[in-house]
Amino acid sequence: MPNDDLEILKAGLISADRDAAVGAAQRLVDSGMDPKAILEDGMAVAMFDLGEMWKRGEVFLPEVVASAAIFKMCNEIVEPVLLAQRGPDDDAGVLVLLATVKGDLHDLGKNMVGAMLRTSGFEVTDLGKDVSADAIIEKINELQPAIIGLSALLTTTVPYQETVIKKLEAAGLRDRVKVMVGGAPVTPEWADKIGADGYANNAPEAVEIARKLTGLAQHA
Ligand code: B1M
Repeated sequence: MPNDDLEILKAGLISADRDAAVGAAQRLVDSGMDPKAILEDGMAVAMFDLGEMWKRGEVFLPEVVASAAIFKMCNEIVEPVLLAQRGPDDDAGVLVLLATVKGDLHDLGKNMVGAMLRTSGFEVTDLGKDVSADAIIEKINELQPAIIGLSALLTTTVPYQETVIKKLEAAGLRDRVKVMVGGAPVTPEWADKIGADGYANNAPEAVEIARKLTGLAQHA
């Protein structure tokens, strides 16, 4: 049976109806629904559908900007519940650096990946969006992360994931850090081609891949 509030949340995000979306997100959280499902099956799906409508010319940039702002408000309701699921004996201490690559301002998906990694016991330093390879290299030298995660949402910025890997090689850092890539236009074939260590299609998968890359046991 479809969950009415999940449908209201999706419709509210798509039509940029703040009260409907935020109200539904709160009710879903209060009902005890798994926050990962609210994010992946509700909020992420709505943004994908909105993107398809945008492509067809049914919505325009200002509406997408408004929906993205409402996504962030809903996220502020759901994410604390997700983070509260972190157990006391979760694998703490493995550092992941996250960034949306240079030229790209899309950060909603990267933020979801960060939240799910944190919930699963990873330490996450989020460098934000529009991040250059040089800034990433500086942070690798400073923080010595186990993994860097590169998000890209535009076909024009996906190639920058390769630029980062090449710059890591040139700086002699490639063997010191695993590289995970993701974002809607990114494919496993692309990840292989550029020599990334891992690719994830969504946030829960990113957690799985991060565990594999760092040799941590997989949770059920
Ligand atoms: Co933009 N945009 N956008 N946009 N936008 C897309 C990506 C687009 C596909 C829409 C479309 O045409 N259908 C299109 C790209 C087309 C292309 O490249 N061929 C597009 C365009 C064209 C643009 C602009 C150029 C528009 C313009 O200005 N004319 C512009 C570019 C700005 C820039 O970056 N320089 C632009 C701007 C924007 C907004 C600012 C309005 C807003 C972003 C707000 C923000 O992020 N703070 C926005 C939005 C919201 C979208 C869509 C509608 C939704 C993206 C999103 O947030 N999805 C998007 C349509 C689409 O993707 N189909 C679109 C929800 C999010 C939870 O999913 O980010 O895919 P996603 O993340 C997923 C997975 O991909 C994965 O896990 C997440 C959770 O499941 N994942 C990873 C993500 N990163 C990962 C990293 C990992 C692992 C997994 O490891 C490290």
